[in-house]
Amino acid sequence: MKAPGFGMTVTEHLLREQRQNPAATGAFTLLLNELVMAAKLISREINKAGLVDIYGYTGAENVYGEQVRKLDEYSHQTLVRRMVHTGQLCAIASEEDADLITIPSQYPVGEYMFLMDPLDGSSNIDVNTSVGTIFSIHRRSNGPGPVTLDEVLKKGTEQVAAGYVIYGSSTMLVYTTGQGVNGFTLHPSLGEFLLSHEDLRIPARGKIYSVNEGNYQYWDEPVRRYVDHLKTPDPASGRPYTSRYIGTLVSDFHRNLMKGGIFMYPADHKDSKKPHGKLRLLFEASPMAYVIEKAGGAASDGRRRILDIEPESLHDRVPLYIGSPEDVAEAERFLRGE
Ligand code: P6P
Repeated sequence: MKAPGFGMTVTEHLLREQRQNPAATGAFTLLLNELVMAAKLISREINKAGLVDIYGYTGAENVYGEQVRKLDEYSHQTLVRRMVHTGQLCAIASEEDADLITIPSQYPVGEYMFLMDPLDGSSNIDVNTSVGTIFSIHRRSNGPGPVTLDEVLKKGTEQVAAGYVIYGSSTMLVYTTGQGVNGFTLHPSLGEFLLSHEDLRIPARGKIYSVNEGNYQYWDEPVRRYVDHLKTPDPASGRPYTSRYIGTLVSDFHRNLMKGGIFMYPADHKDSKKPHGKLRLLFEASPMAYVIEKAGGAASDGRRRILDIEPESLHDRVPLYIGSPEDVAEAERFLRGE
C-alpha cells in the first residue's frame, strides 16, 4: 500500500494498526476504508462547488430548522451509501436526520454504530471557506437484534474511534482509534490519503482564542470576564491572545490543534431565557473531545468533561470549551467564578 516515494497511505496505516491489535477482526479497517472513499467523493464535489449548481439550498429543513444545502445532502447521502454496505454497522446517526438510520435488509448487520456531522460549517460553502465532516464510532453493547436508541446514546468515553475530514487548502483526514492522533493529507493526483502529521499533540497552552464575539451580549458575566481577560495585555502570559474564528468547528479546531489555543461556543441566551449551547453533543462535541484528549488536550462544557456527559437525546446540544489543557482549565476557573 506504500505509494512509492510518497510515504504511508491511510490504508496501510489502518492495516498496521490492525496487525498490532490481536483482537482486531478487520471490521474496523473496512469501516474506515469506506469513510476514506466517501471523503474523496465529498472532497471532489466541494472543490467544484463554485462551478456546478451543487451548493445552494435543497428547500428542505433539518431537525434544527436549518436550511439543508445541496452539499449537506450530498455529503449525508454519500456517507450513508458507503457505510451501509460495509456489513459492519447496526445503525447510523446523522446530524441531518432526526432519527436513527437502520441498515437496509439486503445488507449484513455488524457491531458498530456510526455517528456523523456530514458537512460541518456548510454555510461557509458559498464563500469558499473550509468545511468538514465529523465522525464518531461506537461498538454496540447489547446485540444482536434491532438497535435501540439507548444503545446510541453513549458517553464519549465509550467511543472506539473518532475524527474529522477538513476540506480546506488541502483535504485532510485526522482520526484516532484511542492510541494517538494521526493526520493524512489527500494527494490530489494520486487520490490517496498519505500520512503527513504523525502523532499530533496540542501545545499545553496557546495564544489563540476562537469564539463568535457577536454573541458577547448574550453570554453570562463569567464568560465575558474570561474573554476580556484573554484580550488584556500581560506579556508574561502571552496575552492579549490572537482572535481567530472561521465559523466552521472543524477548521477552528484543527488550527488550534496544530498551534495551541482554545475554541469556545459558550452557552448563550440569544433565543431563549435559559442559556444553552449550540453545538451537538453526539455529532460535534463528543468526537472532537475524543480527538483532543488523545492529542493531550481537554474539552469541557464549562463545568463537566465533555466525554463524561450522558446524552439524553440524539440531538442534545452543549456549550463547548476545547483545546489546550491549560487554556480550558483557565476558562473553567473563570466560569466557576474563581
Ligand atoms: P456561529 C457550523 O454551523 C457550526 O455548527 C460549527 O461548525 C461552528 O463552529 C458554529 O456552528 C458556528 O456558529 O453561530 O458562530 O455561526
